[in-house]
Amino acid sequence: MAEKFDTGRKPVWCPGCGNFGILVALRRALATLGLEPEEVALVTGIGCHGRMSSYVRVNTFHTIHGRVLPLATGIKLANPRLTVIGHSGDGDAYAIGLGHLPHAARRNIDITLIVHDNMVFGLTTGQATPTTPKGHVTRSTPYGNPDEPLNPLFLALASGATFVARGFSGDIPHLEDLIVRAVRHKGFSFIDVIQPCATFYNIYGEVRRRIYKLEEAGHDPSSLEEAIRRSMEKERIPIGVFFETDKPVYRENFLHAMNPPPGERVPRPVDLSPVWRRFR
Ligand SMILES: Cc1ncc(C[n+]2csc(CCOP(=O)(O)OP(=O)(O)O)c2C)c(N)n1
Ligand code: SF4
Ligand SMILES: [Mg+2]
Repeated sequence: MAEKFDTGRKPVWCPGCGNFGILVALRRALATLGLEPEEVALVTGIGCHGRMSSYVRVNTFHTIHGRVLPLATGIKLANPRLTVIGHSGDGDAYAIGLGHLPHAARRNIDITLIVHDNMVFGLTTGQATPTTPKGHVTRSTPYGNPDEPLNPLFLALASGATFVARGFSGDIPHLEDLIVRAVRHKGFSFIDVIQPCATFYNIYGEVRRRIYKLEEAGHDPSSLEEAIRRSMEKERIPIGVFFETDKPVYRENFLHAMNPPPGERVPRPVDLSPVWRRFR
């Protein structure tokens, strides 16, 4: 019943945009997980990806550029019963908001972060981001991008993330499965999704040529060393779960301050009779 997560609004993305694949995979994953719309909180950043908050019928918060993780963290700590999912762009998560990723990972906040990695600032018309390949010509790098790209999977692994995966918006069933596994995972789950920008960086052909699935290559996701090795591959592009492990989540280490969390407190009845007497 993925339809129950459809707000009925028509997406304004360009034809062929990879965001469509992520939207469909997410709605299907929520249905597979058996969740109800009121049990989910979705936080999005600013950018083309941010439109997700208008198209998924759950609690949504379209926050400022780069601050998906602080918002998602606060929501989860205040109300641990909610399933909290963040959607960031590569600019959002790896440029202006990069400082938040290692900390959410090392604290093992029980949330899921899905990064729509189109390797450009899509909404602002295709400038270079931290994942744009070196030498690529964009509006902000007319002589070719001089920077080495950031490796988000390696960064997440090095920061202590307990679930690290990569998906491709052009393979919806595979991505749906990754999202289901990420949400079920207890702790910080991170998925970098290759999401081609049909208008400013259309790499569907190249990705399809170089991609392979980790689960078909005998990859062992319990080995951090093996996950790091795979995350550093340059020629071929592995997708699937790189690494998964079990560690206490942040809330378990934070009970002294959040017991019970605000979302679970029973509101005390307020005695309004003095106010009532004053105005009688
Ligand atoms: C604080 C702040 N800085 C800059 C901007 C301008 N801005 C809006 S969208 C955007 C780029 C978004 O790129 P990305 O996060 O990769 O998302 P995409 O559009 O590619 O999905 C920028 C720089 C902004 N809205 N707020
Ligand atoms: S500019 Fe790119 S990322 Fe944005 S909607 Fe169009 S195709 Fe999608
Ligand atoms: Mg982007």
